Amino acid sequence: MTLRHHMTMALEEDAFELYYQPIIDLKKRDLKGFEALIRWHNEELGHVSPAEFIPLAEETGQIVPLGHWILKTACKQLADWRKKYDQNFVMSINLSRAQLQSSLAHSIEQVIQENDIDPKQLALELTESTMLQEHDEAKQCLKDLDALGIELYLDDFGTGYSSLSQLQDLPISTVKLDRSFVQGEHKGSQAIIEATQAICEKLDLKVVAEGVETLSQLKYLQACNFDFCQGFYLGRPLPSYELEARNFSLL
Ligand code: G
Ligand code: G
Ligand code: MN
Ligand code: NA
Repeated sequence: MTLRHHMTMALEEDAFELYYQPIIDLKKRDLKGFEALIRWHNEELGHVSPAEFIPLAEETGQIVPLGHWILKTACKQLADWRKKYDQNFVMSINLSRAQLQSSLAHSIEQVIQENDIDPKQLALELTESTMLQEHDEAKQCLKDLDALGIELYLDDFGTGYSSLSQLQDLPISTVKLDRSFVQGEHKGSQAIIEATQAICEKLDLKVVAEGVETLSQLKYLQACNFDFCQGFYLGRPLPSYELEARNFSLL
């Protein structure tokens, strides 16, 4: 059986899972919410990485039903946590470019209503290459999502085209600085981190540092006045029952 067939069956059998990675508000010193990250364990194939199956799902169009499942599952989880713990977390969901269709805003609106979620509790993460699409349908879609009151995050910032003018022109509230900078993989990583924070502050954008793996990275980002951060040091992506078992206390 091909991977594509396995994916079709996994969708039918509800075999995908969402894990949730904490995003920390550095200024409030509190848990802001989570990024939903899909996981798949297949009996025959073992663990299959989303880095492998998401691009395939994008090619085959399966990303549309899969993306809808991700959205529905993450929103149900938000509603469940509100009922059980009276917590209103923000949930970040990764969106693929193939999902930017004219029907998207309407289907998200429905899921939001079904679960009685405040649109402010939902954030959609898009990469620069997805955001910079010239298609009118995609552009309109971003406007519709923004009009619903959902926040749009620019994911993996710094690794794509990094068109600074787009930071102003796109309806984004938050920039996620790619983890390669936090991890010092580039010449001048620190200069880029500090400059990104300064630009975002001036443009009234929030900024999330990704890939925080050590206490010294965390302290540095805090000193740089970052709003939010995320990374293995603060918490790995976990299934909801594990987060609940830990009472959401991660730090
Ligand atoms: O979670 P992990 O680091 O294994 O993810 C690998 C890649 O798969 C990342 O680029 C991540 O953005 C992507 N990914 C993970 N979960 C989702 C998802 O729910 N939807 C989409 N579109 N991409 C995802
Ligand atoms: O492309 P995107 O930023 O959505 O990818 C998210 C991916 O990054 C997830 O698969 C997650 O597992 C991974 N990730 C999250 N935190 C860290 C970290 O601190 N270090 C590394 N190496 N990967 C991380
Ligand atoms: Mn992301
Ligand atoms: Na990212």
